[in-house]
Amino acid sequence: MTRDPLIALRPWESPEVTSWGRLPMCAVDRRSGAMPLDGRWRFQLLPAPDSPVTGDWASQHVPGAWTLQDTWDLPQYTNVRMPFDTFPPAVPAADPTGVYERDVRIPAAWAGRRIVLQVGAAESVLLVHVDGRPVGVSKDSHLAAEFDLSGVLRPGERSTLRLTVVKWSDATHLEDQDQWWHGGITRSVLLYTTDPLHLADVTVRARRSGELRVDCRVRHAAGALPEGWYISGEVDGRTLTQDEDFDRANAEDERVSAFLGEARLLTTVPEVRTWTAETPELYELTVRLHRADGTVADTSHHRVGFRDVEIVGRDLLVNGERVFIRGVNRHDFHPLTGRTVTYDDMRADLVVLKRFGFNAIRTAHYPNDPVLYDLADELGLYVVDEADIESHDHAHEIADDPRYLNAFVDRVSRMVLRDKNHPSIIVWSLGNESDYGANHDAAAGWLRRHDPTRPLQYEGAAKLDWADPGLASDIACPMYAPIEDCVAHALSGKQTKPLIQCEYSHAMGNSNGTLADHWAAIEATPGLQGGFIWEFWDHGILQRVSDGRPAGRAGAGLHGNGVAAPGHRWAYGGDFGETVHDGAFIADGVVLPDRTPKPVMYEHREIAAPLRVECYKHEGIVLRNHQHFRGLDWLTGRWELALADGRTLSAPAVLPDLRPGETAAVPLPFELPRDGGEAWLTLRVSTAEDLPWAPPGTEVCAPQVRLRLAPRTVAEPAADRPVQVDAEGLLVHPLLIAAPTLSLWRAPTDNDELGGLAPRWRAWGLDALVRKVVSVQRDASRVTVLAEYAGTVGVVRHRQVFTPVESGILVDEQAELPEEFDDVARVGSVFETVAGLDLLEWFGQGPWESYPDRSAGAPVGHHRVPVDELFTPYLRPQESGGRHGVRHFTLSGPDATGLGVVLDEPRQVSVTRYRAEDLTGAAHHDELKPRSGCVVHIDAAHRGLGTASCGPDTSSPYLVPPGVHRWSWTLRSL
Ligand code: IPT
Repeated sequence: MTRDPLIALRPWESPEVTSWGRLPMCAVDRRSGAMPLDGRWRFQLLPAPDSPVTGDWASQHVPGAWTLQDTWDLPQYTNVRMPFDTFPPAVPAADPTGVYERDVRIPAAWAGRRIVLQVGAAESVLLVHVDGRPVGVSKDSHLAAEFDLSGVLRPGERSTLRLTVVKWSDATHLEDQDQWWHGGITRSVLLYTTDPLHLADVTVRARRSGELRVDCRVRHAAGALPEGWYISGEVDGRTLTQDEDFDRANAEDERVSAFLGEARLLTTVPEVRTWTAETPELYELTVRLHRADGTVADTSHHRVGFRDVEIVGRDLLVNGERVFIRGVNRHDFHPLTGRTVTYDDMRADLVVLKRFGFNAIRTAHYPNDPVLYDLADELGLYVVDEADIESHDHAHEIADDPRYLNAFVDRVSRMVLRDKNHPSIIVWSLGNESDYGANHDAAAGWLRRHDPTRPLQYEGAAKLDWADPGLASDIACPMYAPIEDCVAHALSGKQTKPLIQCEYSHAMGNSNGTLADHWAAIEATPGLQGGFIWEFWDHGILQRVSDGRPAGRAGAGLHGNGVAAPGHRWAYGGDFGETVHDGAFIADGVVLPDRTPKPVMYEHREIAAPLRVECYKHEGIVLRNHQHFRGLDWLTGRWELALADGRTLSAPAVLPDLRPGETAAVPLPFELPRDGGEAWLTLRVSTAEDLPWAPPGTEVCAPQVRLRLAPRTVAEPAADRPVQVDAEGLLVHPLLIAAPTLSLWRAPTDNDELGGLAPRWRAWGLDALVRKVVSVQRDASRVTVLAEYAGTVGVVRHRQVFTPVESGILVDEQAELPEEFDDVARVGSVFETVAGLDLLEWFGQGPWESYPDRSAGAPVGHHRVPVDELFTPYLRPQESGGRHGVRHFTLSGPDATGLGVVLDEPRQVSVTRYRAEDLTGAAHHDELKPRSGCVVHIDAAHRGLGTASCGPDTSSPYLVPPGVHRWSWTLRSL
C-alpha cells in the first residue's frame, strides 16, 4: 500500500477532482524572465500509477510525449471509440504513468518573493511533489497548471521536483478527440517569481471606437493587501486614467475588499487603427502595479487589438462588417514531436494559412499552445477558441453526469481566463462532439456572465435545431452539412443565427471536391458566412520502417516535399501495432505531415482571392476588391495571356484603387492576336510589400477569364502511314509499351473507400475487367477494333477507330456502359510509355493537380512539370496526379523527343509512374515501386472527388453516368 496521499486518493478516477493546489488561470503572461525547466529530466515509466517508483531512472526530454521518445508505450490512434472499454469514470488498471524528476536550485535572490511552478501541459493527470511532499494535482491536457510553491521551495537551496503524469484517467473520457493518444509533458515547464504584491489578472477590452478599458485584480501573498497600492498604464505612449466612477461605485456598494484589489483604467485612442484579420493592428499596453511609495511591484505587457464582435440578426459582424469565415480546424501537431510544437512550428503553420487565403482557425478541439494566439493576433487570423471537452464515445452519458459538471465549467472557464485578451479570438467554443447536457449550459452560463463581449458556439447544441440552439450556442455551427441544406435553411425564413459550419469539406486524402460550389452558394446566400475545413494537418508520425518506432526529435528530419525520408514512412492508425485503431482517418488535412500544401490549398487560395476578375465586357475587364476592410495597395499584378498555340504574352497590370466590395473596369491589356486559338487572360496577383507572412512577390491568387473559345479543327487523313494493331486489336506503337485500353477504375480515394463507392465498383468487377476482342476491321488505312470488357455484373462495349492523320494517329473511342454501372470512377483510355519520357508539358489547367470538382484554383495555361513531381503522395496511396481540362500535352525526354497528344476537348489527364492497381495494393508510399515509363490516363469522364469519407459526396454534375461515352485524341511522335 502506498503511503503517498496523492496516489492513495486515486485522483485519476475522480472526475469531481479537477485540481488541488492549482492556481486560478489568468491573462498575465509570466513567460519572460522565468526560469525555464525544459531539457532532460530523470524519467521512469511505470505500468500503473500505484506501481512503486524504482531506482531505475532513464531520461526524457521535456517538453515531449514519452510515446515518441523510446519507451515501451507507443502512440495509438482512435477516432470516436475509446482506446479501452471501461466505463467513465473508470480506466484500465494498466495505466502507463511517467515519473519525471529533476533537481532545481532556487536563487537566493528569490527570498521573500512568490515562487510559482508552471507546467505547460501534461496528459492526462499531473501530480506534483517537491522533496517527496505532495503539492498539487491538475487535469486538462491542454492547459497550463500553476502551483504556488513559495513556502515549499527554499531560496538558496536545492529541491527535487517530481511530476507524475498518469496517462488514462476520468479526464481521458473528456478528451476523446480524433487524434493520436500520447502521454507526457507536452508544453514547457518553468518557475517564475513575483513580488508578494502582484497582479492576479488583467482584462483588456478594446473597442473599434478606440475606447480601452483595463480591469486589474490585485492580490498579496500574505492575504491582506497593503495600503496605498495603485495601478498605472500606457498604451503606445498614452497614459491611461484611473476610472474614478468605478472606484466610487465599488465604495458605495461595499465592494472594496481587504484581500482582493480591483482597479480600472480607461482611455480612448483617437483615430485608432482597428484590428481585423486583414489589418492586424496591435498596440502595446503596459500595466504596472505600484506600492504606496510609487515603486513598481508588478508589470504586465499586452498587445491590444481594437475591434468589436457582435451578432446582429443572423450575421456575425467584425467591426460592423459581415465577414466571411474562411477557416480551418487546426490541432497542435508535428510529425516528430506530436503535440509539442515550437514558436517556429506554429508560425510556419499560420504563414501557410495566410498565404493560402485562410482567415480563421478553430482550435480543434482544445486550447492550443498559448503562442498560437499571439501569432494569430500578429498575423491576422480570427480564432474560435475551443475548450478541451470531447466525450465522443460516451457523449450522452457524460453531458448530464453531475460528477463531470465541475470539469466542464473548469475547462471552459480556465480557457477563457487564459485567452480573453486576444483580439484574434472572436468566438468561444464549449468543445466538440459531446452531445448536449446540463453540463454545457452550466459552462455557457459562466461564460456569458464572464465575457459578454464574444459569442459562443457549440455544435452539439446547435445541431438539434439550427434556429434554436438554446443557451449553449449563438451560432448555427453544423458539421459536414450538405450545402443545399444550408442554403435551404437560409432561405426558409426561419434562420435566427449566423450559419458557419464548424467542420466541412473533409480533407482526407485526395478530397475537397465541390469546395468552390460551397463558396459560390455561401457568397450568394445571405445568412451563410463560411466555415472551417476539416482539417489543417495530416497527422502522419515519422516512423522508421526497420523497427517500426517513431523517429522522434532526433529523427531523420523532414524533406519538405511531402514524402517521408528514406527508410521511413508516415505512420497512421495501426502502424504502431495497435489492434484498436481507426487507420488512415488520422490523415485528413490540407497539408501533408511535413506541412507541404496539398493541391486543395491552391483551390482554396483562389476561392479566397482578395481581387477577382468578374468578367470581360466591352468596356474591358471588370475587377472587384473582394476583401472586407482594405484596399488593393498591398498587391501588385501582372497580366498573362495564354494562347492555345503555345504563346504566353505578359504585361504589368495597374491595379485600380478600389475600396472593399467595389468594382472597376480596366482596359484589355493586350491587343488580342487574331490567330493563336483559344485565349485565356490571367491576372497574377502578388504581394507588393514585405508582409509578416510573405515576402514581396508572393502570389496570392491568379484569377482568370476566357477571351476566346477554341475553333473546331478536323484532322486530315493521311493514308500513306498505316496503323499497326496486333491480333488482339491492340495498337502497336514504338513509344508505347502498353497499348491504349479502356479504364473504368481508379485507385480508390479515401472518399471512394469510406463513402462506399469503391466496394460497389469492386463488386461490379471494375478493378479487374476482362477484355475480349470482338473484331478487328480494316477499311483502307483505318482500323476499327471492337472489344468487350466484362465485369461481374455487366459488359462494356468498347470501340476504337485508329486513323492515320497528318500529325500521327487519330484515336476515336466509344464506350457503352450498361445501366448497372450507374456511377463509376472514370471512363477513358490508359496506356504506358517507354522509359525516358520524364517531362510533361501541357496546355490546360494547372500546374497543380486538379479534378472535375476541384479545379477552380488551376488556371488554364502552358505548364511543364517533371513526371515525378506530378503525383501527390497522399498518405495512403490512391488516385492522384490528375490534371483537369487538358487540351494537349507532350511527354518528352532530355533530347526533346517523345510523344504528343491532342485531345478533342478539354479532358482529365493523368501521367504517373503507377498503374491504378499498384496504388490500390499499397498501404504506404515506401511500398510503391515507381515504373520507369509513364502510365497515362486520358478520361472522357472522371468522377468528382467529393468528401464522402466524412460528409457529402460530390454532386450530380460530377458523376459519370452509364450509357455512351465518346472521346478522341491524336497521338504523334515528337
Ligand atoms: C468530426 C470530429 O469533430 C473531428 O474531430 C473529426 O473526427 C472529424 O469528424 C472527421 O475527421 S466528428 C464525425 C463523427 C462527424
